[in-house]
Amino acid sequence: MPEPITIALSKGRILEQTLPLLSPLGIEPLEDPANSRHLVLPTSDAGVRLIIVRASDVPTYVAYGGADLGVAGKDVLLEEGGQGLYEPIDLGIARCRLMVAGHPNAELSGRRIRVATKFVNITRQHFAAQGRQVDLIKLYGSMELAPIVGLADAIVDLVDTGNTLRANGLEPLEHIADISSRLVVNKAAMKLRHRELKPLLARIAAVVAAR
Ligand code: PRT
Ligand code: MG
Repeated sequence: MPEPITIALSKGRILEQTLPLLSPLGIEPLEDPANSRHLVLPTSDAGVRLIIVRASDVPTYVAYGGADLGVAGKDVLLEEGGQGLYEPIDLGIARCRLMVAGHPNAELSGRRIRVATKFVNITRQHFAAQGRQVDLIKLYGSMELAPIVGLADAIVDLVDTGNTLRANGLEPLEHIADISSRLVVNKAAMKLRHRELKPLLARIAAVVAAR
């Protein structure tokens, strides 16, 4: 029996929205991943297993061959660079927008502003492309707090419904990118396991296209 194909997923919305793409292929975890403490989950297909990692670690696992496949938000791929990976399928799940946000009347032009975000590379590029220099403040969460307490003039974060911004008296100010999750593939696996991966990718693409 060869090694099973390993798919890296993160708990939360990516796991919840990826499982319905896999179940039509006969790939279902043998225990409930949301409640299990196991990080390696066998599936109903003996040739496929799932591993559970942090969302921002998915590209790393796949790039270094710890997993053959993974599902990662385009935000994570843009921020980390996505080197050493193929990105063959836009799964169309976990959709949101990367936005600059701040107080409703925030004046962001004409002076050097401070921007708090976990997406420092994306943010630097976004403002540099407009010839604007900003001071970046790296945060790991609760970005919405930064403008409230005067830590920053603006934030860059993911926005879905906008409820989190509204609840904190903030609003979206500039659109940076539309985001969805992508299937990513280890480059060596794509060559060495082509006979198994090609039909699997085709079946996933067909499920996505049929939605
Ligand atoms: O939580 P952890 O630090 O482990 O990792 P993570 O936050 O990266 O993981 P997770 O599961 O929260 O997000 C995984 C991926 O889901 C992200 O990389 C995005 O590609 C995608 N996604 C889609 C989102 C959202 N929608 C989203 N709304 N990720 C985060 N959010 C957060 C956002 O940061 C903000 O705090 O939800 C809040 C805004 O939501 P609304 O509906 O109030 O606008
Ligand atoms: Mg999160």
